[in-house]
Amino acid sequence: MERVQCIEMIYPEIEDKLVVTIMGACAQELYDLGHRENFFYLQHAMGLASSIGLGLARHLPHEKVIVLDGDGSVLMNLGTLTTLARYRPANLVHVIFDNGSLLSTGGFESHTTSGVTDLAVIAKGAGIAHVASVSTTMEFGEAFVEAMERDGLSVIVAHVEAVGPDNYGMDFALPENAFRFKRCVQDRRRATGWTPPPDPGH
Ligand SMILES: Cc1ncc(C[n+]2csc(CCOP(=O)(O)OP(=O)(O)O)c2C)c(N)n1
Repeated sequence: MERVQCIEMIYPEIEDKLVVTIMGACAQELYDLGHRENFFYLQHAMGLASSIGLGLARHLPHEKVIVLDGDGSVLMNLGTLTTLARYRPANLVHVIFDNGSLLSTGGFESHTTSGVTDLAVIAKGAGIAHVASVSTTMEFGEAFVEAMERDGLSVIVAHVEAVGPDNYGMDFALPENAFRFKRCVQDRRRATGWTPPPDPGH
């Protein structure tokens, strides 16, 4: 299956959710389906999309947060899986599109291509209870619906082909996206009347 098929399939579900993507191909594929102010495309900072998702999910428990990640990015920040497991935000869905490739920068093979490294096993070993490993659009759709309905942290490792969009180009850069996304988050929070509890500190 291709990542773009998966993103197309879930787009109606996520278009009103807080979504954080990695940079490059994944971001472009979502953007091409139609940008929303509640989408944040984390350019440059490889590996940190799930960390930003974790922060959002903990700070905004009334929101469902979706992270669209890549194998190369997760491999660059494997500790994120242990942090997610420890804090297990119930409102976070972490989708890892494993194309075995650093596609956006030329398609170099990642460690998952070797067949040795299994990100779903690593996620389970990190302590995440709900981990799905899927290879067909049908399996992906089922796993995503379950994750969206679940009141619990979900990780989906979706094995996809190493193909991406045939064009790259967005009409705004990271700072504008970041300011607008932040404003969107604040507006949504005000609309619900929800106020964050005092930070207990860790
Ligand atoms: C710290 C860091 N190193 C390198 C890069 C350059 N870079 C941007 S995207 C990318 C590949 C990302 O791979 P993956 O997460 O698997 O996503 P894919 O491109 O395959 O969709 C790389 C190496 C970066 N942005 N940040």
